[in-house]
Amino acid sequence: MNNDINLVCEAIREARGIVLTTHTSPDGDGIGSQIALYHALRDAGLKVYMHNRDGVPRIYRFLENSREVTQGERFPHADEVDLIISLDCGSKTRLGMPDSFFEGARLLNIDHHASNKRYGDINMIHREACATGAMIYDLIRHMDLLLSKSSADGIYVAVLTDTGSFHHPNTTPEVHMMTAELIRAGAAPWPIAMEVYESGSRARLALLCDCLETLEIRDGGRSAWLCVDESMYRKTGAIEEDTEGFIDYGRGLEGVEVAVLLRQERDTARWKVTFRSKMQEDVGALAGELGGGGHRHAAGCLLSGTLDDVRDRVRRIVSELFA
Ligand SMILES: [Mn+2]
Repeated sequence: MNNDINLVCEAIREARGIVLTTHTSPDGDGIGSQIALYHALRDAGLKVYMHNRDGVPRIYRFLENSREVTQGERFPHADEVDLIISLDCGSKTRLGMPDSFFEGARLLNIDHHASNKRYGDINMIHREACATGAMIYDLIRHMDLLLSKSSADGIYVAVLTDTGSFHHPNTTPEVHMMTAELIRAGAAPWPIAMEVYESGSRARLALLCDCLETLEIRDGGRSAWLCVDESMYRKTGAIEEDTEGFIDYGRGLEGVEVAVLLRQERDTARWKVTFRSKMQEDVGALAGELGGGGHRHAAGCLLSGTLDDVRDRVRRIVSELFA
């Protein structure tokens, strides 16, 4: 572990300019890690930018300097960077950027997904880490960088969201010790929880109502299925990022061991399929069989076809879990 963290430190110290990025449809861990590392490196006098194909979801825009994140398939400061740091992203394609983005720069891959494809020139993959944000915490400590309130807020968001608000089995004593340090450094749990969990739009609630109408229980009560299609977005005015957390309503049912959410990508025939499991079932392996990846209890994949075709494919694989 010390070996890869030393390579990471070296690459960062040698860099002329750095861009931090994360996966498409970014989550709290991707964005929180990005914001945290941005402040730590900038405070150390390094030239650093942030760029994501899909920008920053609304609920994370309270994080300091989140508006500095540029978005789209073209990164405006490409000439000024020679190091790309990919955060919380299991594969290069999931960054959603064209090949030109990677030209002329080293790629540093910092992640905790078991399914990570080690696509970087340098890879730091700690599958036991509760969140990529926790790896950023270690990196800041290891490099003796400043843990400012802005960085602490970012790491707190990363850990809060990737542990399911400290519910998941990745919530170890060490996680709580680190969280204590984050709070000491200025991260404030209640204001952060308000932003992340208690500031949903009415459009989101309307979309949730429609989504819950699609609930289907299968496999003798052990799997719960939810769906969001394009027509629901049109009807409610909600957007894709509003579906964050919907799957927990399926998993939250008594007796359900695996929850599945199928979401149509806007203007395409592709479906994002998200899986959550409770105890035994390894949905990371299951998503892997469908070309995706993730963790044991949280994973996903992207499938093309009609809803019926995609649902049938996924149903067969989920049913095998319970056979
Ligand atoms: Mn993560």
